[in-house]
Amino acid sequence: MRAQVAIIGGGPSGLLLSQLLNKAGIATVVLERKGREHVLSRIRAGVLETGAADLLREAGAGTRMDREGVLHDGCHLSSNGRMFHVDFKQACGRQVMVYGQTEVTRDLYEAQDAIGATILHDVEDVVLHDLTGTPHVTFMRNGVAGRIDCDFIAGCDGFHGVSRRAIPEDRRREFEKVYPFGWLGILSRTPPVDAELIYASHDRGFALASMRSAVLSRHYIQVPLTDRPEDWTDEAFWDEFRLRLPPEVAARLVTGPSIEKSIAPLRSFVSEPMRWGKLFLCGDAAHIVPPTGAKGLNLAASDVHYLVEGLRGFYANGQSDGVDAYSDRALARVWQAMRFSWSLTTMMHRFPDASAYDRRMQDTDLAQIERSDTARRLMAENYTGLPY
Ligand code: RFL
Ligand code: PHB
Repeated sequence: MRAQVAIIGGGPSGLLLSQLLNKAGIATVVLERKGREHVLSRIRAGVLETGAADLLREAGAGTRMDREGVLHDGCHLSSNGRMFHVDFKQACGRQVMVYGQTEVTRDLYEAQDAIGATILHDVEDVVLHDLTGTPHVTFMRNGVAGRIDCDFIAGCDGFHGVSRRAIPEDRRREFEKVYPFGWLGILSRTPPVDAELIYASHDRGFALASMRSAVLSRHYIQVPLTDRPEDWTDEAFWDEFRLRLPPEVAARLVTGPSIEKSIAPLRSFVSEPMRWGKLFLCGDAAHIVPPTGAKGLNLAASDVHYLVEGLRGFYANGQSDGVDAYSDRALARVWQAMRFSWSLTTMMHRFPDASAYDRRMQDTDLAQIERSDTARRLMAENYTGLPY
C-alpha cells in the first residue's frame, strides 16, 4: 500500500490527524492494534479545551459534541470540606466543553467512515523502517504480512506504542516524574452531584466529581498504588468518596452500581524531540500528564494541530519550515501543560512523605486561588487551554 502519511494508532490523536489530513487532500492509512469496539470501550478523559473543540468542528466531527456536550463556565475547588468556585468565563472569557473521550473517538470514527478513510484494525508486529531515508511500515494482519510506503509516519500509538522507541536512544531525552498514588475511577448511571466539576483536596486524599451527561457520572478518588480495583466494592468507593466531599455536596450525592471501575497511576513524562527524520510523535506517544489538569487529550489535539499545519504547508508549496518547527512548537505548549498538571496535582493530593510545612504550602496555594483575581485568571487560562 502507499500513503502520504502512515499513522500508527487509531486513538483520538491518530483519528483526528487522519481526518484533518484527508480533509486537506493528504492521503493516510491508520494502523490500529485493537478492534474498534475495544478502542471505544476505554473510559478516559472528559473535558475539552476551546481549541480542541474547535479542531473537532474543523474536522467535521463536532456536530454531536455541540448538541450533547455541555459547556462549563468554571469548576469548584474544595479543601477539607470548604468549597469555593473558580469562574473561568469571568476570569479569562473562556469555557470548557464536557464531552467524553469515548464520544470524541466514536464521532471521529464515523467522520472517517463518511469520507472513506482507510483504518486497518487488529494489526500486529508494526515496525517502522528507514526513518531518515525512504520511510515505510511493515505489519502483520490476519496472518498476512503488509507494507505501507509513505512520505512520513505519525506515531500516535500512545505511551506503550512502538513509535517513540523507533527513535535511537541516544537521540531522545526522557523526562519523568512518577507520583506515589493512583486514581480509582468509577462510571455510574447516576446524576452528577453538581452542575460543574468538583476538585476536592482532603486529609483522606484527593477526590474528583465529574460527569459525562445529566444521567452519567464519573468520579475518582486518590488511592495507594498497591490498591487494585477489585479491592474496592462500590459501597466502599461511595463511602470514601462521600467523606472527601464538602458535607453539603455529600448530602445530595446519589449512588448506584458502577458500570466501569479502574485504577490509573499518575505520571508526568516527556520525550524530546517529537520528530526524528520522517517520524513525528503525537499525543501520549510523546508525553503523559497526570489527569488532574484534564490535559492529556487536549495536548493530543494541539500536537495534531501543529502537525497538520506543517504537513499542509509541505504538500501545498513544498516548504518544510512548518514540519521542521513541529517539535519545538508542540513541546513549548506541552511543557506549559506539564507545569499546570504538576502544580494542580501537587496542590490537591496527599503525598505519603509530606511534612507539615508541605501541607501549609498546599493550603496557601489554594487560598491564593480563592483570594486573588490574578491567581484565578492564571488557573482559568491554563485550564481552558492556552492558545495554539
Ligand atoms: P491513546 O488513546 O493511548 O491511543 C493510542 C492508540 O494506539 C494503539 N496502539 C497501537 N497501534 C498499532 N501498533 C502498535 N504497536 C500500537 N500500540 C498502541 C492503541 O491501541 C491506541 O488505540 O493515545 P492518544 O491517541 O495520543 O490519545 C491520548 C489520550 O487518550 C490520553 O491523553 C488521555 O486519555 C489521558 N487520560 C486522561 N486524560 C484526561 O485528560 N483525563 C482523564 O481522566 C484521563 N484518564 C487517561 C486516563 C489515560 C489513560 N491511560 C493511557 C493509561 C486514563 C487512562 C487509563
Ligand atoms: C473526567 O471526567 O474523566 C475527568 C475530568 C477532569 C479531570 C480528569 C478526568 O481533570
